[in-house]
Parts: sequence; C-alpha cells; structure tokens
Amino acid sequence: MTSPRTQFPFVRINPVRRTFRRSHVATAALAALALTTSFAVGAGGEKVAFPEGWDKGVMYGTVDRHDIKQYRELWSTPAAVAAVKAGKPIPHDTVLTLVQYKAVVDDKGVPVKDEKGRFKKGDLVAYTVMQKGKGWGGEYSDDVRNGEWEYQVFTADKKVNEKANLKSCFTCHKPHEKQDFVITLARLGGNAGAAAKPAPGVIAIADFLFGPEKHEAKVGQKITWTNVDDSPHQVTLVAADGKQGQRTGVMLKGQSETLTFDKPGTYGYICGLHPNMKGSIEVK
Ligand code: HEC
Ligand SMILES: [Cu+2]
Repeated sequence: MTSPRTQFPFVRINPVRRTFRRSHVATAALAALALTTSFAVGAGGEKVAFPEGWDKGVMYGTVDRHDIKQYRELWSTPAAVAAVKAGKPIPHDTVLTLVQYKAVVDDKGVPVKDEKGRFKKGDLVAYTVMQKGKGWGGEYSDDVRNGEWEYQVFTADKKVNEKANLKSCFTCHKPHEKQDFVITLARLGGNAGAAAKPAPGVIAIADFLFGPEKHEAKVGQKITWTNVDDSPHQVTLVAADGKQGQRTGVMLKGQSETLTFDKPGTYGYICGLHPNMKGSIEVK
C-alpha cells in the first residue's frame, strides 16, 4: 500500500492545481495537508511493533484507576530511566508500555485491595505503547505532533488493535509537551511526587479518586481540591437533575482549585475529564 505521506508531494505539484489562482492553490494545499495529517496519525502507528520482552524492562510504576476499575503497570527501559534521572532527554528507540488489566472485583463489583491497599491484577485488557524514533513525527502539523513519538495499541493476544483511535493519544498527551509528552515522567525518573496532605477543607485527587468522596462543609467555607495524580483532573458541579453547573479550571499535577458554597445543601460533582469520578459536598 502506498502511504498517504508518499502521495502528498504529488498532490502539491499537481499541474492542474498550478493553474488555479493563488488563493485556491493555498486552499487546496491546506486541504491536502489536513487530509494527510489525519491519515498519517493512524499510519504512523505502523512504526510501532509489539514490545516483545516488555516485562524484562523496568516497571517504574503502577496505577489504580478507580474511575474505570483498572490496574495498570508502567514499563520502560533501563536506558530511559537512567536518562531521565540524569536530566537528559529520553533516548531514541525508547518504548514505554502501559499494560492494562481489569481490577479484581468482589461480588458487588467493588475492586478488591491487597495488603497495601492497592488494586489486584485481573485479566489483561490491552497494551498501550509509545515509542520514540529518530526523526519520527516530521509529517505532522505542529498542533498534532508529539515530538518524535508514535503510539499504538495491542490486544491481549499481542495484535494491533485496528479500532484504536490513535489520534486521541496525540490529543491527550499533547498538553504534556514540557515533559516530552510522557505523563508519568516524574515517576520514570524515580520521583513519586508529593503525597496528598489531608486537611480540613482540602480534597485530594489521587488515583482517579476524590478523597474523601463525601465531604462536609459549613456555609461560606472554602473547599480546595488538590491534584496529586499525573493525569489532569477537574471539578464540575452536577445538580440532582443531572444539569451541570459551575466548573473549576483543569488542574495539572500539583495544582489546586477552590470553590465556595454559599447555600446549605448537598452538592454532587464529577471530574469533567473522567465522568466516572464522583464526589459530593454536604454544606450545613
Ligand atoms: C484521556 C487522555 C488519554 C488518552 C486519550 C491517552 N492517554 Fe496515554 N496516558 C494518559 C494518562 C493520564 C497516563 C498516565 C497513566 C494513567 O493514569 O493511566 C497515560 C500514560 C500513557 C503511557 C505511559 C507513559 C506516559 O506517558 O506516562 C503510555 C505508553 C500511553 N499513555 C499510551 C497511550 C496510547 C497508545 C494512547 C492512544 C490509544 C493513549 N495513551 C491515549 C492519558 C491518556
Ligand atoms: Cu479526572
């Protein structure tokens, strides 16, 4: 199959297009570019092969995803860990593998916890992989490109998941440009980050969970949410009838947002980015 990237130059030098007025040429070129970009995002994933031997690398972290009841392992290479620890760029040919498992649940569907209070590993669901290659990504426009990274998803039996939306990988990892698009970069370098400090009026967001999920407050009291996850989170108030109300800004790791409740009542809320994350404030 000819890849859209090799076709692209033909579109640009098409002699018919040259006879168009300047503005039309520009429009056609732009349209071709947009088309190429959307194709290329999927096509680029072909560069990423199944990460054979992933479990011989370094497991640099695990994630309990309370919102989707998953247990996840983060795997990397010793070279990448050493580079990040030394403050150097992640080397080319680095493969990061996020292995997703179902969390083991009890008969009520509640995740079972081990002696450390962490989720237990159930069935393997998928491998999501990102790989950095020298010169990769050059065909993408700046608003899409994730440096030199490409993404791919493999099923439990190690086959490419053709249904995976690889564009979404680029979109979600893009805001983490300052850390080379690696959301868990701090942990990759061996730095777990600050733990949540419980305090009155403070709700920690950790492991995709609002802690505590139910909070009591006095009328007029300030409530602060602090995000200690690598993932961004947000707070959106949801009325009893399901209508969404006031929302905070998106909190990156270490950031906080505050809301004040002026009337008594119970205020339900969700995370606008992960709607399965729920909490409530009872204002008296
Ligand atoms: C909704 C946002 C979102 C989307 C979409 C997304 N990711 Fe991620 N990704 C995350 C978060 C958050 C983490 C941190 C680990 C966690 O919380 O599970 C992560 C971590 C990873 C990691 C571990 C390295 C790192 O960056 O921390 C890999 C590999 C990865 N994602 C691959 C993918 C692939 C492949 C896709 C596309 C199929 C994808 N991701 C789509 C949010 C996203
Ligand atoms: Cu969230």
